Amino acid sequence: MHNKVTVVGAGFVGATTAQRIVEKSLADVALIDVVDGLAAGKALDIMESSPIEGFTCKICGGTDYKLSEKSDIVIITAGVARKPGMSRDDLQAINARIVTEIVENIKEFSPDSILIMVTNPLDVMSYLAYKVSGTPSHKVMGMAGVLDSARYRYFLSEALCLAPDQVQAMILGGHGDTMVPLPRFSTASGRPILELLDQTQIEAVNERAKKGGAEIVGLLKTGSAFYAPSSSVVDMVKSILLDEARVMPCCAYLQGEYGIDDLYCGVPVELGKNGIKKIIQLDLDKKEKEDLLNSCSKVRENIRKLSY
Ligand code: TXD
Repeated sequence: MHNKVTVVGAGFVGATTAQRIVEKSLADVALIDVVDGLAAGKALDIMESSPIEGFTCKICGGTDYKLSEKSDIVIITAGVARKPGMSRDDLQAINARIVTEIVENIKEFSPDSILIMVTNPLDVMSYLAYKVSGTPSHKVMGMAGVLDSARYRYFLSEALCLAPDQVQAMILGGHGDTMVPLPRFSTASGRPILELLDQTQIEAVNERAKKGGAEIVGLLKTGSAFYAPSSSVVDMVKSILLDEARVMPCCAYLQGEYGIDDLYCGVPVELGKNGIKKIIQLDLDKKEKEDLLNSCSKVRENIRKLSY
């Protein structure tokens, strides 16, 4: 029997995530969206590619949460984008209402599933999903670090003229302007980045990675990135479903790790079949630690604005 993943939100990130999951034969997918016909139409369209792409996993789509019954993993990508005149706080309040309603529906049909949040503001929505669901924290996480780090790895590989998969690198902290690239923990073909690039080059790559999301928004004009975000969440799904226990930067609930308590933010975790097996505590230096705490304090300010 196939594993089952529900993707809520059949927009750019959600539909591409569903497509990647079945094309990689990882699981059957239930795709859910509030807009009538959207998830059903996209699910049918993807299924019609199955004879050509050669996958046997199935996607069904609709508005009814019954479709999501007994999912192993639920990915939440639903939300609204910021519109002109809407503040970040307005956006947070609207998406918080949407996420709360979705989590309540999910709990009814898949009480034991692992939850992966994608909706922005990511760290705040992950915290909210944890509090509303009552699910143990090792089964509620957010996707941002894999994406931010993939961007960082790609930009480093360009600077070094190397294949992207030769670069290992990590970005921690909140998913926003204060995220923390860690060049000291980054390598290319096994060699430390700090030996391969000078400080000015590293600074330039750090800055580009931190603004990676905005760069895409600027080019697209409407909408935001979805190819790399969907790849990133599917990589987390793979590590969970295949119990690979790979270490990836994910938005996780901290209870004292890195000196931070009762907060969701990006840290390296080991991801396996029960979700987060372990939070890895890197030996950060003074500046790295300060940057991480600064990033977390921004997340905490926004969490304080939540009512749940
Ligand atoms: O790194 C990351 N975490 C991110 C996050 C990377 C990229 C995108 N990031 C965020 O994901 C983005 O800021 C948004 O908050 C979400 C989804 O982005 P996407 O680009 O897929 O947005 P769309 O295309 O607008 O899709 C959102 C869908 C749309 O089809 C709505 O109809 C649906 O969400 N929606 C709902 N579905 C179910 N239930 C409810 N209530 C609902 N409300 C809206």
